[in-house]
Amino acid sequence: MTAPTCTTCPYCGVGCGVIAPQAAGGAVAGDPAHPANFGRLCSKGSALGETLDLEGRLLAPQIAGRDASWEEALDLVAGKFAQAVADHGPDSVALYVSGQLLTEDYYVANKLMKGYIGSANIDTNSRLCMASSVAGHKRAFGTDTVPGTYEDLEEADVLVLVGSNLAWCHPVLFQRVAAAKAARPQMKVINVDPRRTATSDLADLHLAIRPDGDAALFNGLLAEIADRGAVNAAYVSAHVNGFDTALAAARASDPRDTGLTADELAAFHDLWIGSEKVVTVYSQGVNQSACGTDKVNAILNCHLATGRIGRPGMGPFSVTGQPNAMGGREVGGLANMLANHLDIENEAHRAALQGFWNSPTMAAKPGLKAVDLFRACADGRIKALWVISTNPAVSLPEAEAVAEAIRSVPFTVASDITAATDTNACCDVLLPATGWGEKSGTVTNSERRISRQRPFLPAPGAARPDWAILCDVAGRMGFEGFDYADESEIFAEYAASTALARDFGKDLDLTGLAGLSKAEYDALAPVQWPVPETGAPGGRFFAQGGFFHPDGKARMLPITPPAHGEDTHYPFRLNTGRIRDQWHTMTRTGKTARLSSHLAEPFAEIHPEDAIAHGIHDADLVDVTSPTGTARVRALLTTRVQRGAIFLPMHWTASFSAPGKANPAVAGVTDPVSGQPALKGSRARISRFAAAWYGFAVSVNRMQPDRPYWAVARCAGGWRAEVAGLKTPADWEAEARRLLGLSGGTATLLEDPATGTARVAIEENGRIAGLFFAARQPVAVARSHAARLLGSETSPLKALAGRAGSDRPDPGATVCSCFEVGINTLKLAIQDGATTVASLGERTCAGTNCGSCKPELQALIDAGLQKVAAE
Ligand SMILES: Nc1nc2c(c(=O)[nH]1)N[C@H]1C(S)=C(S)[C@@H](COP(=O)(O)OP(=O)(O)OC[C@H]3O[C@@H](n4cnc5c(=O)[nH]c(N)nc54)[C@H](O)[C@@H]3O)O[C@H]1N2
Ligand SMILES: Nc1nc2c(c(=O)[nH]1)N[C@H]1C(S)=C(S)[C@@H](COP(=O)(O)OP(=O)(O)OC[C@H]3O[C@@H](n4cnc5c(=O)[nH]c(N)nc54)[C@H](O)[C@@H]3O)O[C@H]1N2
Ligand code: SF4
Ligand SMILES: [Mo]
Repeated sequence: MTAPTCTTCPYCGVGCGVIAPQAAGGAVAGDPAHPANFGRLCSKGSALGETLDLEGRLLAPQIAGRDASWEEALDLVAGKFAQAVADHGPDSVALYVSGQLLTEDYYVANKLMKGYIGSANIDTNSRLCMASSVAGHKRAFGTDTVPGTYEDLEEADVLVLVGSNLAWCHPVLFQRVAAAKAARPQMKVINVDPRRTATSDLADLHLAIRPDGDAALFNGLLAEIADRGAVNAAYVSAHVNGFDTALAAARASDPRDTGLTADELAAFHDLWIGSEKVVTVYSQGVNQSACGTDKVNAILNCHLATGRIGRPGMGPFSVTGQPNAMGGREVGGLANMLANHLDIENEAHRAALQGFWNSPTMAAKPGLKAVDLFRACADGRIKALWVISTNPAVSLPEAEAVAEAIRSVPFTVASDITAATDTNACCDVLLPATGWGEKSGTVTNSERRISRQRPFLPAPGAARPDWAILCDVAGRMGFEGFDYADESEIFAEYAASTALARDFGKDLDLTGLAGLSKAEYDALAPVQWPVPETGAPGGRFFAQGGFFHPDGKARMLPITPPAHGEDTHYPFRLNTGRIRDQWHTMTRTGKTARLSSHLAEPFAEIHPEDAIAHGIHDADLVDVTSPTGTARVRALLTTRVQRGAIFLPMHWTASFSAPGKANPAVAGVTDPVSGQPALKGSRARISRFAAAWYGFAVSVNRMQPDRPYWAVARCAGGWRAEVAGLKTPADWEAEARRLLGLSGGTATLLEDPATGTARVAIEENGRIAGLFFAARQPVAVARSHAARLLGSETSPLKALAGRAGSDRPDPGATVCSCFEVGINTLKLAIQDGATTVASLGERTCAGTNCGSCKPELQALIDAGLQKVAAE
């Protein structure tokens, strides 16, 4: 047997090392030697092995829906791009790429656009993700650099998590924090989020801030730092400009704009100011805002004023979302940057890079940022568009308009691993890329650590690496300089090019990796940059100043928090984000039954009092409507959201729930500095969707119900679906058969016209092939139990009972996806005396593998204890 392959998880920016499965369908393991995770994995990482089958994969190039050869497809793409440039100039073409590309892919995409086509119209989904952090870093530090390391989160005495649901979105980092807090109970965690999340459950202090109240919060903190004499005067005078104006603006801002009580503010100030070792982690609740860059600088101001930066256990820490969000920033992934942190506006930087590439041209001005780029598609400025490794018809705000904009561009290409995405459906040419496990290259995680993604599977069908596809198109456009034998040569060139940055006095220095041979590249151990030619790599930045503005100092910025407006037509603040077990547009995580069982349907978190006021009951369907569109989802009544606020998950697509897509309802408002859309700050109204009937179905077939409401999810023996309709079907059996995709087999129908309930079971060869339950109200049926009956020899009547008999208890909705432990099983164990997460684990196994569900286990225990206390 060959040695197992060590590679890196393709999901979040924690960048965990994983050991590849050694046989098809096998499980992955955490890599104990990787410094990001030391062997840990989360639920998504643990389920990677289940996403590797070829179901749904794009396996051949397609032109207008028919399979084509690579020759034909590449000739067509190169020809159309060259033609558009010749006819309309370089700015008539655009690339829209992704933080899920490898550094090598990203590097050649940028080289092609900026150095050869001569336009900076290449932007990335990082615009939706990290752009405000990038802009904030550059304003304060003169460079886009995360100063700290993951150890800082563990070593901090006070850890502040602002707009971050770390427990669900960076679960292994969260596990590291939870372990550090367990070992050192004096460590305090503060969570700043308008919504209560699994992350808040670990926090000593949850500040349910008013949406976008963050700048006021950190302005108030800065004023308090000054008032309590906590300014580090030596650090400020030696290394910081702008202190006085920043403080004056902070004093002018009103702490009441946070929506927090004086006691809450005082508790926050006491903790933050009272401990030297403070780390402030921030994520999309900060970045995805119309004032995102200002929020970033309001946070950075406080760390600069106290000199708490770049030392162990201290500093601001922007966590990256995607596996290579950081790598993309390094190679100039955004439309307003050049490779190596060089500036597109700087003539000397441009000339140096052009000289290094020996390229025919160089983009001289920033290109279009994502939201504007798709507007330029809509208004005819873009004649040829190539989307690579991202799904903008789902993930951009105003998603319906974006889909329409893509369709209106004369020539469109998408490179993807998946055949049926919402974006592919709009494109003329589809190019099959190799995916995780097949492709090879490097990624950089949140703490600047470069790790190898190594292949352990053959490329399926005609799929090819993204960099190779890009290089072939470049070659066909007549460009030299894209003749790489393999990805190691691209990396070597990129690393060598960082000498330019170093010589301009920049911090991004990988010259120590420039001479890597192919064998050394293949064996590259995870390494944190900078990696200079001589001396030790990695470490922290800015403890002794050394900023990258011309005078070497950092800048504090005067921040004025936004005024908060009311909108009587759209009274709700529409917040959006992530759930624990799905990754973005679900093209990979949606393939696994285990991950799909955690939350199987799109939903809106609504405060119970708002729900009552709108006649909405739990499990009703609700229309969340904004001026740009509607999302129709299940109502989930919870006090975790504030009154006047709604939370929608971003994940559902036309393949899983066309009515439940969030982003048609999300407005394309952007931050004026970074161009990042305010994905958490739209306005909406809500109304109950008055369905005539509701249904739940499980089938061995993939269902594609075309009903006013529908959502499908993978389950162990097939698929499950939620549906609702406006008109009660006359023939329930026919309705069930259409929905289940089952025309044969034997049907058993139970119908009660008086109550409007109907239940249909379809048996094929003595086994349950489909079950359908309908009612006038949201259907009460034990869903996970019904799903488990698929393929079993259970009698139809028993199956239609809709709940488990005492011989086969229903475990309920899955909480622990590793061991598929359901909520009912957990509640029983708690009733039975389990009072800690560890004892629940001993009894049920829940939480004993990846640990991603531990916050939910704790919440169940807490709820159980509260119930006992109330009894
Ligand atoms: N399971 C899972 N994990 C992921 C991903 C995934 O798709 N699924 N995606 C990855 C990617 S690309 C990213 S960018 C990260 C994102 O990671 P996070 O940023 O942690 O995740 P989100 O759920 O987008 O948003 C975080 C929180 O911001 C809060 N928020 C909204 N408005 C405000 C506000 O005005 N102020 C404050 N303080 N908070 C606010 C929301 O209520 C939400 O709980 O996750 C990464 N990890
Ligand atoms: N409402 C709302 N919208 C959001 C957000 C939010 O919080 N709220 N968050 C935003 C953020 S932070 C992000 S990062 C984006 C993410 O949004 P997207 O980037 O659009 O989402 P993904 O599903 O990750 O898209 C990746 C695509 O690449 C494909 N793919 C996977 N691997 C490869 C590969 O190796 N090569 C190629 N060519 N293709 C591959 C997948 O099949 C998939 O179609 O969403 C943004 N949109
Ligand atoms: S925390 Fe989970 S999703 Fe993120 S890199 Fe680690 S295993 Fe992958
Ligand atoms: Mo992201």
